[in-house]
Amino acid sequence: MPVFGFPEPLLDALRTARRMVVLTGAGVSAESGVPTFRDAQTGLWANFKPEDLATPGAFRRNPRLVWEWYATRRARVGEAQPNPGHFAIAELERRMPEFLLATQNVDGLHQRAGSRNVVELHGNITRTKCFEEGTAVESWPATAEAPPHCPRCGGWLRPDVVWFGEMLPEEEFARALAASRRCEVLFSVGTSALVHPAASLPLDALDAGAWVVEVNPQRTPLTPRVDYFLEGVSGVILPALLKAAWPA
Ligand code: BV8
Repeated sequence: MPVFGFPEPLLDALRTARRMVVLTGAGVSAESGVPTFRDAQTGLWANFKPEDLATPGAFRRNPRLVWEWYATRRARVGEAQPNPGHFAIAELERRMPEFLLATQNVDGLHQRAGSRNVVELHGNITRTKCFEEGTAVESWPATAEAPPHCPRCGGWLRPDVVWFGEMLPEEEFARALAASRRCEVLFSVGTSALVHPAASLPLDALDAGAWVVEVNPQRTPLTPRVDYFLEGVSGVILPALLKAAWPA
């Protein structure tokens, strides 16, 4: 395990923190083999930008294409395993008296790694709901139709994710915002910090006087604002940071 020289004030802040928020994006799942949202699309989807597929308009215009894009991603997520970055975030939670994980990810890998206090800001690709009613649908008759139809109302089924132009789940975002305004330390891990309103959470934490730490192999629009920019991949940086803060 490479030894990083983490700044002592950062390690002290971790050891003494009582209230922490971690905001994650697709980069945390990259080392699990789940393409990030802005990775170049491959195969069937090479000609499409995610932002052009992850919208209600795209679904209305071409429901089969959008449904199959999500079915492909859902299958990939099903084969993925949590990586050391996910496990390190779950360990961080166990060490904090008060902790919230606000994830933009829709793959459910944080929960599989043992994270408990999680809000999914953008939904979860493994859940399905009715496009008309907006309510969850757990099962439907096997069909070759794509998308399948709601067994209750006959409308199209869709993934239970938040598309561009759609509101985030109100309660989840309110919890994440309140925690960001209360915390002493906020980590922004594996996110390009481009998509709002999730990208505003670190700024709310900064305005409330929290330490903000960013973990990313690349700089982002947030980088100039943070207290510490830990340049590297989360699967390496986060385990090393925990080991440095709590060597025993
Ligand atoms: C909203 C679920 C109010 C679906 C996603 C015009 C009209 C309407 C809205 C807007 C508009 N203009 C702007 C907006 C707001 C819009 C927005 O922010 N757009 C951006 C593009 C400018 N936001 C919305 O629409 C939101 N709703 O505003 O509602 C409203 C309503 C109506 C009208 C107006 C306003 C809804 C946003 C949610 C969209 N859904 N996902 C799906 O997954 O298919 S967002 C999508 O992007 C993913 O969820 C992803 O999480 C998110 C952010 O991307 P990242 O997670 O950051 O991933 P990305 O690939 O970008 O970056 C990866 C990062 O990881 C990189 O920095 C990379 O360096 C790093 N990395 C790579 N490897 C590693 C790593 N880091 C660490 N370790 C590694 N190994």
